Amino acid sequence: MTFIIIKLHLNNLIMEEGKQLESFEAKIAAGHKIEPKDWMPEAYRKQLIRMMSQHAHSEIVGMLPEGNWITRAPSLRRKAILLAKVQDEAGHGLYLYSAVETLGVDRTELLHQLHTGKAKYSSIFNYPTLTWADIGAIGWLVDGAAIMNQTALARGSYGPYSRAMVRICKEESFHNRQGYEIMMTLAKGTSEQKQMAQDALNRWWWPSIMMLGPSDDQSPNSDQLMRWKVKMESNDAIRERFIDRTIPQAEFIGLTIPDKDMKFDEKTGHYSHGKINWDEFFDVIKGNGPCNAKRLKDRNDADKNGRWVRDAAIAYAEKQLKEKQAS
Ligand code: FAQ
Repeated sequence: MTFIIIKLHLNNLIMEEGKQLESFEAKIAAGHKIEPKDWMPEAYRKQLIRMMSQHAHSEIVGMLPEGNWITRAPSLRRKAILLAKVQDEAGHGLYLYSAVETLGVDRTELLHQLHTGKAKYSSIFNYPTLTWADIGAIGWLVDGAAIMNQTALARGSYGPYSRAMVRICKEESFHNRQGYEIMMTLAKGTSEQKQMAQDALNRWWWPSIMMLGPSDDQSPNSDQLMRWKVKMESNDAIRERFIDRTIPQAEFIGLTIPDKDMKFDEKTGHYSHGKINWDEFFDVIKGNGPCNAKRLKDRNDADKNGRWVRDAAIAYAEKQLKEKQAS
């Protein structure tokens, strides 16, 4: 008897979950947003936590290679702009950690995963910033690629993530323009300055097109994410759009894309590119890039050195609360 009751109960639960999944998928198909308190499949929640936390980590690790040039910016104007940009990236990290927390995970746990090397962050931030032109190349290429991806993510199905993307994209557009303006100024400068810009483009081009994720045939998460409209386009589709947009910009300032096989295909209306070194990409995301160890150390140091500020802020907030409750 007990067995039959349990079986009936389980059947009911399965049917209930089937209905919930159906209505969840119908909502997504109709272009409605999923909000934190809505029912969602566990796999959707897990995928969002994975992707959004990697994104949040990328924003704050991305502050490090640029922060490297704040004290050496070539003028007060450049320094003020770079400071603002790096602060914006910290802000993006904060919006994103807040957005991930709506899925029932605490940022302390996510940061612990980052600091212990368990969590991924964007491959691109494991390359060094060797000259001032690298700051131009990051704004132009890295923010350019990030926007290409994120404007699509802003149409995605999870409300808190898609809304965070709207503001982030506006700020990334400013970052992108300041980077291009640095490159344009250098490209119009002395022959040494132009060479410095070309050298930065040579080093950042391939990592920038790789940061949009592995080719579609090597991307295990894309199908599910696209079915649930978390990702609106595949990695290769976004890469193609980024390349199509960036080549004319390089030509306009007289720089050369370091890909001898790159050519415009009249039939498709797109540029075709040379072979991407996916071995390098997978090696970097495994932790073997030129700066992985340094980025992790710097992030851990920043966390440790900033602890007293967080402790003081929490103590102050607790004191205010107690005073309010007592009055
Ligand atoms: N780096 O199945 P897929 C920025 C991993 S923000 C490291 O294709 P998915 C702003 C992937 O996690 C830049 N790992 O994965 C800024 C997965 O591993 P897992 C960050 C990568 O999720 C500018 C495995 O490979 N933007 O730049 C990378 O469908 C300047 C298989 O890959 C975002 O995070 C990579 N590049 O597609 C800040 C946007 N690519 O987790 C400062 C949101 C892939 O299964 C200064 N994220 N992997 O172990 C996304 O759109 C997606 O997650 C992709 C990857 C497109 C990055």
